[in-house]
Amino acid sequence: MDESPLRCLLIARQGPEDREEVIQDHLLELAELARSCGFQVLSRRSLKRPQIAPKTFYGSGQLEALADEATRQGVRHLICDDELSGSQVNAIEKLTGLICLDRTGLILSIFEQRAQTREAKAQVELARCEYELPRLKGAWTHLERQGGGVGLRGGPGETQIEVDRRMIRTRISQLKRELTHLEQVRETQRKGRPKGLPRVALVGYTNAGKTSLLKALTGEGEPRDLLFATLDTTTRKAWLGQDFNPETGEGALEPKHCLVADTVGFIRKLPHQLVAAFRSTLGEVRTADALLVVADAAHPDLEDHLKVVGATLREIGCEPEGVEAQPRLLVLNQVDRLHRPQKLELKKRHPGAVQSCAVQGVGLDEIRLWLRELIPGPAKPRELEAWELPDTVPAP
Ligand SMILES: Nc1nc2c(ncn2[C@@H]2O[C@H](COP(=O)(O)OP(=O)(O)OP(=O)(O)O)[C@@H](O)[C@H]2O)c(=O)[nH]1
Ligand SMILES: [Mg+2]
Repeated sequence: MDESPLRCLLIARQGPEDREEVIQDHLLELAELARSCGFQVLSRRSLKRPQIAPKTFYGSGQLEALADEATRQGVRHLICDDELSGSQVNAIEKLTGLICLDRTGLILSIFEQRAQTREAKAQVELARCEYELPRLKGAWTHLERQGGGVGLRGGPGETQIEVDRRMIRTRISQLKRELTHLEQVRETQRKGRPKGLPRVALVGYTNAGKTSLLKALTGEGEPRDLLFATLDTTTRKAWLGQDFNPETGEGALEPKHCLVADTVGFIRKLPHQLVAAFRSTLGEVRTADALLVVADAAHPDLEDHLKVVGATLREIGCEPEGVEAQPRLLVLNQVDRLHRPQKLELKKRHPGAVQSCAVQGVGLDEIRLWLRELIPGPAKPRELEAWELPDTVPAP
């Protein structure tokens, strides 16, 4: 069997309002996603297009040139950063002779590869069905035909596409029922966990170091340099140190513990079908007593990553302030990859954050101290950082 990775070309549309650096950043992230899915990326290209071509999105001229390049390089896959309709994917495939994937389709493929547990598999399949449903028309126009005979395809006059839609809708209902059941199982497990132990969730952008922190705090977890290495929520017990001050003799003697949950990472434009399907897994985040928001401090797009995390947390129902708000600690991880002036500058920008290095155990004491002092209990008043606030619409 040919073990060589699948070669691909990456493209993104650059509209008149898009800055070249931003598009290049997005292409770089798309390349990481492609790599995480097992592809070998041969080149990345931004295609300048003031307007979207309705049929092929990128326009036939540029696509034909790409197809020639792909033939020369022995590439069979074209991965697009933009979300395309089913008929656009079809038109691109027909024009270029390449297999075309859009960003959402690529992320779904990664999730499909990673899903291990029954719950993760059902969540990913639900997201896949929701993604495919509106795309069926594009995919099946050539097969659309009237089905004859009563009872054969659910009734006289039902077209192939209607049959397919009906089948997908039935599957969606089955999956939703299964997930509701699994959510109840999860709820029972949650109730069965040791009483009195606070629950803390690790959340953040994918590949920031959440699993590495789980490992540093609890001794368990398998970090990997891949986007979306973790799909399933894993909960482990962490020792937080003793609350006893030998000088004053105050505090409890017994050591304190908490439960730490590792969760699926976030990403820019995380397909909404996945956010919806992972609602129950992300319930661990919503119901946690506190959040450790982990970010890769050495990533050039750190601030954008934080904004994505802030917005995704709001999307899943975690507000940064108000009666329901959970205490949050920003953990700026991977600071071993920064120089001292960069760390100082970071301290100025995020004074309330802990700077950590999960692999060397730096910052863990500070995290443990915060956990000991702050949980359980309501969030203490604090000044919110810009990434936690909804984007303010500029005044007209
Ligand atoms: N240099 C350095 N590397 C780190 C640090 N923390 C994590 N890493 C590396 O970053 C990569 C991703 O780490 P993970 O802990 O798997 O990240 P994650 O946030 O769980 O990622 P997903 O589960 O894919 O969302 C791994 O290769 C880690 O070894 C750190 O503090 N310093
Ligand atoms: Mg992980």
